[in-house]
This record gives sequence, C-alpha cells and structure tokens, in this order.
Amino acid sequence: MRVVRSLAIVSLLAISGGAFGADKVCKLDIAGSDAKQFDKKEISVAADCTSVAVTLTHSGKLPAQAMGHNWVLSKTADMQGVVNDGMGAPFAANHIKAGDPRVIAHTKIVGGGQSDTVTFATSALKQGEAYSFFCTFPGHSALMKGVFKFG
Ligand code: CU1
Repeated sequence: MRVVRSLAIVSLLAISGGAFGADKVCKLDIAGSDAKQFDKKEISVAADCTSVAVTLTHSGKLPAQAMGHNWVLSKTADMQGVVNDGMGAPFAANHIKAGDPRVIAHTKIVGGGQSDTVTFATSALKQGEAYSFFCTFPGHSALMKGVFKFG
C-alpha cells in the first residue's frame, strides 16, 4: 500500500510540473501513404498547447527503404535547406543532417504499417511565424508537405 501511494504522488507531481500547473499536451495524427501523400495539408495547434505529440502512421504496405516517410517540422523558410541536406544524410539517420538546428521536431522514418510519435514543446514555436511539415525521404517533399499553424 505504501508503495502504491508514493507512486501516485510522483505521477501527480509530473503532471503539474509546468509553471502554472497547466501543461497541455495536444495530440495529432497524420498518415503517409504508398502514393507519397500525407492525408493532411494543414495542421493547426492552439496557443494553449504546451507541447505537441504528433503520431505519423504509414498507411501503406511498402517497406521503409522503398517508400519510407518521416514527419519533419521547420520554419517554412528553412524547409528547402533541411530537405537538401537530408538527401545527403543516411537513411539510418532518417535523412536528416546530424544536429540540424533548423529541424524543430521529427519522427523517424517509418514503412508500411509502422508508426512513430514525436513530442516537442511549443516553447520552440513563435505565434505568427510560418512553419511547414514535410518528409525528407529523397524526392518526397515536393508532394509530401503542408502548413503547420501555431496560435
Ligand atoms: Cu516520404
């Protein structure tokens, strides 16, 4: 009994760890297909979300080496640079340049039937800034991109 009670207290502390005890994790889902498409062209995150959890699911059947997808977030102005450097980065590094400071958040590359979730704090985002999400698998971002709105 004593052990159970201590665990409960620890979880409560974890949940109310924010400055005002109002952490709000906003969950979003997006899917990538064998036809090299995301199922969303736009994602909106409300200003009161303190963090965002994006789950990317590959709705197709093709393996990651042939038709892999990731979900990458950057400022729209940084997107082309992130994509270009991603082409030169290895598959094992999810086609993202090591330590790329322009990447705000990214999932790993998934293949058919797989999914991955990335969680990031909205303190990394500014209201009014233009953000885009995209896939950095070589040749995919022309079709696989969308607008990410915060605030
Ligand atoms: Cu892709």
